[in-house]
Amino acid sequence: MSHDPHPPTRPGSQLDHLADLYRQMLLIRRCEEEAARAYAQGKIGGFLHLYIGQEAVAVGSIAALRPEDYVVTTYRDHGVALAKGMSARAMMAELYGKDTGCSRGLGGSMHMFDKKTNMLGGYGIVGAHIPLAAGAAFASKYRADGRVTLCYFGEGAVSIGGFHEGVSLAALWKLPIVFICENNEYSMGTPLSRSMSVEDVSMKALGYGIDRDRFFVEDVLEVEKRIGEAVQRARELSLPTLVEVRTYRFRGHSMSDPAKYRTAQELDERKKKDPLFRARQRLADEYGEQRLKELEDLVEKEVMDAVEFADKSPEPDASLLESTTYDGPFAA
Ligand SMILES: Cc1ncc(C[n+]2csc(CCOP(=O)(O)OP(=O)(O)O)c2C)c(N)n1
Repeated sequence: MSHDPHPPTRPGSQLDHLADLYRQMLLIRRCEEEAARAYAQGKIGGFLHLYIGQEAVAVGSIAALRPEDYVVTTYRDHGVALAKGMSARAMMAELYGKDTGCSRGLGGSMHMFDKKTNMLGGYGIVGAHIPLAAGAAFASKYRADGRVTLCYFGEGAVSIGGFHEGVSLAALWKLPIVFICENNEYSMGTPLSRSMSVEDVSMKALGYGIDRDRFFVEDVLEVEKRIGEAVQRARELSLPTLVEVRTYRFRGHSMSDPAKYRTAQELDERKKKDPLFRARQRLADEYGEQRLKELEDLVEKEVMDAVEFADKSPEPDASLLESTTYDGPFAA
């Protein structure tokens, strides 16, 4: 393999790098905590699927990318959008259904899109975005533009036809894509053991003859390293990989789920392994509380600014409806 000019981690500044990854994870968590509050106040409507607990997956994997690379994900998309570089303002305003949101308020929580940062979307139909991601990777190969696509989905998507169609084509056409199964152990209220006969999701790769990896998410730097290896395989050899990352969501499936299918003890055990707090612990020891506090204050400012921005932004008006028809500016 040739040398990657953009290695995911820079050894000399690993602590600074970890601090930046921690900052991103905290931004996602705090944005979502504020989103949950706004939802309860009736300021956000529709569905809201929180990513709290899983932040290290998006942040670690996207740290292994270049800005021109693509990401495609599910309805649980706020973390991927922010980690890819969407502004907290654009995300929060989209949640509020405001004209200043990333999709001008038309998409809402499940449909974050951002052309600028190559965030190709959040999708509501389980598994249906996987062939779309394969299509984006096909385009990159066809154009020889050197881009890699990361495609995220839950373990619930693995029993859906779209998963098999997408992975099959990616294998056949040797596409530069990494399939990331965020196995958080539950599909809505159904535990993995009741939905799949083989619990090792990564073994599905064997049926298509592609590389695979599987690990528990405890350390965001480990995510970056492991996904980084798959990204390198995609970029340099144009080969797909299926990576199963074992993670856990701390909140219910969506805001309407009280999560009664799991015990408080199970949740407590998993919270003790929270990658965000692990990163904080290491930084507190090696970076110092004072610098950490400064960083956290900046995140807090950014989040509260995004909330205020979303709250004060105008609603889209009727002309937006007209402009999204086939002869409006969106058609161009
Ligand atoms: C094709 C389809 N079937 C059912 C649903 C309803 N649904 C939404 S999310 C979900 C669970 C998916 O679980 P998983 O893939 O593990 O992802 P997670 O929500 O845990 O991130 C289901 C069944 C849907 N959106 N699309």
